[in-house]
Amino acid sequence: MAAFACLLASPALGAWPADNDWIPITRASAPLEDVCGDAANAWWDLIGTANDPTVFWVDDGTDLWFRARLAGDPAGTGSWRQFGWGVMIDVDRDPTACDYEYLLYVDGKTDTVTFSENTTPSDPFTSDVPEADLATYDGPLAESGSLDAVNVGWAAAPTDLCDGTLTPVDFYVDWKMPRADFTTHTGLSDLTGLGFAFGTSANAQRFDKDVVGCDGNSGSCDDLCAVAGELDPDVDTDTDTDTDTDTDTDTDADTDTDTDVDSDTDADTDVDTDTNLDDTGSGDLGYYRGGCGCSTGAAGGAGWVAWGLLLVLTSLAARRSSS
Ligand SMILES: [Ca+2]
Ligand SMILES: [Ca+2]
Ligand SMILES: [Ca+2]
Ligand SMILES: [Ca+2]
Repeated sequence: MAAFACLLASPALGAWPADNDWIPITRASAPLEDVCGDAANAWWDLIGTANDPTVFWVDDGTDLWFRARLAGDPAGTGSWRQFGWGVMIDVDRDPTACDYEYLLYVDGKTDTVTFSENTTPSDPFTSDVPEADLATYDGPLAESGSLDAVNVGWAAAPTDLCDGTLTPVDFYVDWKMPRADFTTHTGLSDLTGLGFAFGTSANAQRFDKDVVGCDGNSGSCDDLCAVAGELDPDVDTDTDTDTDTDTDTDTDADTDTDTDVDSDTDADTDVDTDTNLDDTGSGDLGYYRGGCGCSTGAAGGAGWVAWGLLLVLTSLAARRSSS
């Protein structure tokens, strides 16, 4: 019974993000990009453009996920290829000593995901290996979202950015760790402002093959701060041309679905529910304040005409009664 209750309480546990859940990782609000061909083998070659971003993230509250686009298949036969894919996380963002503090790394040699701490930084960051593994998670070879997928998965990407000849030609590698573990090990619950640098490895926990945002071989990349992206939730993955924090379907900056910029859904710019341009919904002064559903100017003019007519009639009546 307890187990049954537990199952009911966590229906989304381990659920892989859907394709449209992945949020591009950005630098100065632009998705991180990387060129084709700056790594010898396609499964090391991180690739992406502004339209088809290189790297993505999802924080679903249960897990912290990462996705990277590759020019080739990271899967071997019965195991991952004997290499590595990962993300270095710069927590303190110290520009005078730019290094990373944590690494979340897919180790294709052991079919695991490791979360490690870099306690002794060194230059260049691409060969700076972490000193302590804080946690190790199972990561058997599996397609993303399949029953066998645990903490790592591969998926066919719907792109051919490097003019490949196979089908599919581009791939994703996805990996994750429990969100609670991240907070336990780092003391951080907020990911805002942290730096994330992605790379691939031929051996051990280093980025000696390709680095996202750095063209050329990884030896030419010596500044993590120059390539790190951020987890910015405020990007337009729903493609309504505004930002994702604005969850409506139109393109103005407010969150309702009309085209004006107030917070209600009528077509005027005040915040009541009628269509007058005064600011009162129930206490309209009607005829004399431009009510009757007319515009303020016209109805205001009509109001003064009515007052004038009333004065003339009163004056005539007074004159008649006095004569
Ligand atoms: Ca590349
Ligand atoms: Ca740092
Ligand atoms: Ca180190
Ligand atoms: Ca690169």
